[in-house]
Amino acid sequence: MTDQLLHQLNLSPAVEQIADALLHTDIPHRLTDAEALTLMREAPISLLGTLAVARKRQVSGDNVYYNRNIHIEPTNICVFKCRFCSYRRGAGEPDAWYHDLDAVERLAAERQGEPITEVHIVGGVHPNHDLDYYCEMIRRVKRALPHVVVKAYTAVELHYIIRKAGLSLEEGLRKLQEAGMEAIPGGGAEIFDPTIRQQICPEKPNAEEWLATHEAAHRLGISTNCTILYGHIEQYEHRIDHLHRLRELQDRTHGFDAFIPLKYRNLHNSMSAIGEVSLPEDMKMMALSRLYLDNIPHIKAYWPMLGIGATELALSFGADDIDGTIDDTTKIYSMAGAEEQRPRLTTERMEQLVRSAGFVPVERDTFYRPVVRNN
Ligand code: V47
Ligand code: SF4
Repeated sequence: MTDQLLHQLNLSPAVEQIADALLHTDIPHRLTDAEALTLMREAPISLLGTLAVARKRQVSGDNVYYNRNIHIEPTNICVFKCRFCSYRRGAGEPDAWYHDLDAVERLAAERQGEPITEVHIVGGVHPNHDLDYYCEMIRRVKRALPHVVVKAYTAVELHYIIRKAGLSLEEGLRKLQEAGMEAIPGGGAEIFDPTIRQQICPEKPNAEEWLATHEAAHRLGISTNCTILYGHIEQYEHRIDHLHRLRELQDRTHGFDAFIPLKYRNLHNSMSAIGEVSLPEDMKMMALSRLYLDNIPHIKAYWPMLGIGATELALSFGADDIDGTIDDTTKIYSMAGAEEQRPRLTTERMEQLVRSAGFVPVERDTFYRPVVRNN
């Protein structure tokens, strides 16, 4: 963006100074928390998009990534009762589900011969399961689909079962790693600020426990993702505090591959009265994520949560990943009111979406290595 264009936007002096630092310094400028807050409060959305895409291009050029994946959600029975969750049920409730180990193995075996590269396993925190059960589940999925990467269990599930086993985080994670777990998804982070966390998910592991679980994984060489749940009762300051803690951990470990801003969806949960934030607010959050998290390479626009139109738009606000084909295997967002009630996209549709936003689609594996196919 030229100085003339910047000038035409009629920016406040504070925003102009930050934009100038982001665009014009030789050494990449690291946003302070105060600058991030100023951008969120005062910057026009078009400026945020321009700055975020400029930053994205430095990291991943024209590429936008997608993968071929399925989810397995073994159960929605959960010991916790997060107030924003539309998905959890108590045992015996009418739409509670539970797939035992044989059923999970069958779900994986049904995919034999398909070109998927990743199975993402996440579910409720079932009261009766232990670490051996979680390990056996991974072994069964790998037995059915030896070539896939198993990305499994949120830090919330992991913390619960590892503590229950009386092991250190590192000991527990090593057992799961030996069973075949190669990556950990980013769920369960929600919002780290203790006062907000206490109001929306009081029973869950706290920020320190979530971060310690990921740090232990990084020490073992397990790559992980991270998330934020935004757009409910938190303020911009809480979002920035959350990003601050992630950036600080990443400075020490470099173990996060991707950050996923998750928009609170409000259907059928006990915070429904709050409503949902607007599309421009989602795009501001995407841009802030890209600009603030200067040490996390990939920012994911998760299409089953955002919807397809908003996902395409997010590519003009710094996202460089749209997640995967999914094939109607996750219910977390459809039960919370997302547009996609049966989330499923072909690779052709994903590539078309990326191209129409002006980028180059690249199929990746879990670790962001391009997948080369001979067909
Ligand atoms: O931790 C639950 C969120 C997360 C709602 O790592 C809700 O690649 C919005 O983390 N509105 C689980 N969000 C999903 C998740 C995830 C998804 C896709 C990819 C990856 C990855 C990770 O879903 C939970 C919670 O933050 N969630 N209910 C809701 N009503
Ligand atoms: Fe359980 Fe996860 Fe729902 Fe919380 S968000 S109630 S931990 S399934």
